[in-house]
Amino acid sequence: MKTKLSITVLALGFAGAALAQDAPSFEEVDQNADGMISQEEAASVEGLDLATADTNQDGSLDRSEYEAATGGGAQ
Ligand SMILES: [Ca+2]
Ligand SMILES: [Ca+2]
Repeated sequence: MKTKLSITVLALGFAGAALAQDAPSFEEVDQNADGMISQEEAASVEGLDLATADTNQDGSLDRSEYEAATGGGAQ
């Protein structure tokens, strides 16, 4: 488990660190307000890798996946 987690953290690497600072909110990215971030919507976020962020691999990002990918929703 720990090894796998470390690999994931490494894979996120630089992009994840950059995203944490000034990623747009979920609502901003979810342009059609359907509660999911599609591949197209995700493409508008610089550095966001949908394939990495989509942890349940359903092809889109829900709020928890998006916030995990962008730094856990710094509030
Ligand atoms: Ca959407
Ligand atoms: Ca997903």
